[in-house]
Amino acid sequence: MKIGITCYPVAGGSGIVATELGQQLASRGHDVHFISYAMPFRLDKFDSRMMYHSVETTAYPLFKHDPYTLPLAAKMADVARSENLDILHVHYAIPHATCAYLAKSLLQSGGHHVPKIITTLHGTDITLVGVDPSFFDITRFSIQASDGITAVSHYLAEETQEVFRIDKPIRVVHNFFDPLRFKPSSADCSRKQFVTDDELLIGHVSNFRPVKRVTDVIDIFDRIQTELPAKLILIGEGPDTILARRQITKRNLASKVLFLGNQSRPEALLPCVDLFLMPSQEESFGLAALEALACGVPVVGSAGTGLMEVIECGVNGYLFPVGDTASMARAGIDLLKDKHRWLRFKTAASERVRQKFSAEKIVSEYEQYYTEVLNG
Ligand code: GMT
Repeated sequence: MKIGITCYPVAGGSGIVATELGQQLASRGHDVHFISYAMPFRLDKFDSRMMYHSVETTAYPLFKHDPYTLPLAAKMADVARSENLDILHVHYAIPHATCAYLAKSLLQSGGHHVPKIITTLHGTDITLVGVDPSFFDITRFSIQASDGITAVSHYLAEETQEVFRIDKPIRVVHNFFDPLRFKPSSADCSRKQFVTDDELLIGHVSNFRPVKRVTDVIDIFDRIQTELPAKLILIGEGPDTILARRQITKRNLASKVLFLGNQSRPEALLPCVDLFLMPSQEESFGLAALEALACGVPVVGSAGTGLMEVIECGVNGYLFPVGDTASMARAGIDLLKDKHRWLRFKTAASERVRQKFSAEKIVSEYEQYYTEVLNG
C-alpha cells in the first residue's frame, strides 16, 4: 500500500505512535510518506520506502501567525496526487482530520484519485481540545467525514461516542511498542549514572502538561524517599517544568531529582528504573507507561483512565483515584520493600505487554483495518 501519515512531529504520544507505525509499515514493504512541518521526533531509521515531505508556511504582515492548516491540506493533496496514495492516515483530529477533508475535496474537484482518510484519535484531541466550544463542531464534522476512525483505547472510543455522538463505528487499535527495543535489559543503561548501590530509581516520562499532574509525581516521590533511599529521574519537558522545579526546591529535593529533558531513546534509560509514576488527570492510553512496562518496570498510575487497559492492578502495577498521592506512594513503598513481589511484578510487566501490545500484533491490526476501509 502507499500510505501518507500526518502527525505532530514533536515529542508526544500521538507523534511517536504515528512515527513508529510508519517505520513498521515500511519494514513490512509499504511505501510511507510522512507529511508534517518538521521531521518527526524518533524518525531515526533509514528506509528507502520511507519519505518525509515538509510543509512550508509563508509569513505575511497581515497574518498574526503563519497559517499552517492551509499549506498542510495543499501538501496532503499534492503528495496524494504525486505518490498515488491509497490511504492518508492522520493522527490527532485537530486540525489534521479537517486538513485531510480539505485535501480530499481539492483532489475530488480536480478529478483526481482520492485516498481513503483514516483519523486516529489519541486523547487530548477529544478530551481537552475537541470539547472546547470553538473546536467542537469542526472536530465532530471532520471525524465524521473520515472514511475510517480509530481510537487508542476502549476508554477513548467510549468517551468520543459520549461527547461527539459519532454515527460511524470507531475501531480500537491500542498503542504498541517494538519488543526489540523496549526490553528489561539494556547495555546502554547504567544505574551507577544515577544512583548508588543502595538507592532506588523512580521514573516519570511526559510532556509536562497540566494533565500529567507533575506536582503529584513529586509529591509521591517525596513520600517514597522519606521511607526509602531513592532518586527521581524526570524525562521530557513542557509548560509545567517550571512548576516542577519550584516544588522540588520548596521541598528540598534538588539533590535527589534529575531532569533529563526530552530523550529520543527512552529504552536506553527505562530498564534502570525501579518504579514508574503516571498519576495523570486524563490518559487515553498511556504510551509512556506501556514503554516502562515493556522494560520490566512496574507502574503506579491513575484509575478511571485508559491506563486501566495497560496496567493490571496488583499484577504489574497499581491504580488509584486521580490525586490520591498518599495511596500511590504507599503502594510504591510496599512494593519496593517486598523484593519477591517486586520481581514478580517486573516479570509480569514485560510478559503481559508483550502478549497484548507488541508491534507485530498491533501493526497487523492497522493493516487489517486499512484493507477493510479500502474495500469500502
Ligand atoms: O500524552 C500526551 O499528552 C501527548 C498526547 C499526544 O497526543 O501526543 O498523548 C496522547 O496520545 C498517546 C498516544 O496515543 C496516548 O498514549 C496518551 O495517553 C495520550 N495522552 C492523553 O490522553 C493525555
